[in-house]
Amino acid sequence: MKLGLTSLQTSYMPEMSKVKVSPSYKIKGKIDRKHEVAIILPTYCEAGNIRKLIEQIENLKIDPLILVIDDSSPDGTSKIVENLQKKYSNILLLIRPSKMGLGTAITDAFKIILSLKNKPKYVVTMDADSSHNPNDIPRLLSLARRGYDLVLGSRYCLGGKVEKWSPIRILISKIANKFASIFLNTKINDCTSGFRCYSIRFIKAVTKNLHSQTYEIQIETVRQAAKNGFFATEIPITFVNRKIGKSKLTLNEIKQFLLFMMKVNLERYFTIRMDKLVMLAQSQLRKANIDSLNSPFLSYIEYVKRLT
Ligand SMILES: Nc1nc2c(ncn2[C@@H]2O[C@H](COP(=O)(O)OP(=O)(O)O)[C@@H](O)[C@H]2O)c(=O)[nH]1
Ligand SMILES: [Mg+2]
Repeated sequence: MKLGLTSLQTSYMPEMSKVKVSPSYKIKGKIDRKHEVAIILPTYCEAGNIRKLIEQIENLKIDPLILVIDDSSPDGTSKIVENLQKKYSNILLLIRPSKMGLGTAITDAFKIILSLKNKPKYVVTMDADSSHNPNDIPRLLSLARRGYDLVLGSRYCLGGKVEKWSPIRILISKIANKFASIFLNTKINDCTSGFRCYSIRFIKAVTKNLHSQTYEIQIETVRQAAKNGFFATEIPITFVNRKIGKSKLTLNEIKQFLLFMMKVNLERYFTIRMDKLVMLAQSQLRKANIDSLNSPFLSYIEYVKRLT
């Protein structure tokens, strides 16, 4: 399902009713000014959490655009957001027809942000279940303002913490992150954290390459940063398990996550093999006194390498 974005190209999106998104999507609210920061809140059944979170964000005094992506939560999350829109003029709500996954929620939010004529400079994503502390947003922003394209709120760097998760869940998460760091060849310790700040430069460059349906979006974005030479860093955060509502992480979503990790690992394996093959072929050509630049075989290999 694609968002039709061209019609969003007005300065402040004042007439949301005229916005042509997929007929099954609804956008509610309007923006009447430019915001330096946008905060994306994906929600599915967060009625017990969303009001407090939005109030806390409003109290930060950073005047962000708040973009809630709700998948028609049966618990009425979107109604609460609509009521908050009467009090605050900086909230946009995208309602999708059914639960479509965290990955597409974030990508759709990026597309909406990109469609604004006056785009924010920084885009924060966070869970709407009280696990991420909005008071950490200014710290994420301060590093983004210093030029980082991706600043992660990290549970696993020095000073980071996880509270109220069972030891087994912490272990699984740490192992998944260790593998992710190795496969992505990055120094980031918490590639699966959903609490981040992106530069608009990064969002402009990578949104078209994002295809994740669910939680693997977090890895896919770090991968895009590593692959395209964007500056990424992490700051310690304390992650607290949700007190209200249930995790939406299902077995199917874990399966999708693992499949994505396997794909990344295969590509990495292929790239290493390719590098070795190129080096070997180059040394053979040198020995045979053949100019490697003119070798169609090598040009082809270089071409394939660029694709991986
Ligand atoms: N719009 C949307 N939001 C989702 C979906 N799945 C999860 N979320 C939201 O994504 C955030 C993280 O999900 P959560 O269940 O807390 O995952 P966990 O912290 O890994 O257990 C929460 O704000 C959820 O409401 C989805 O399919 N669609
Ligand atoms: Mg959570």
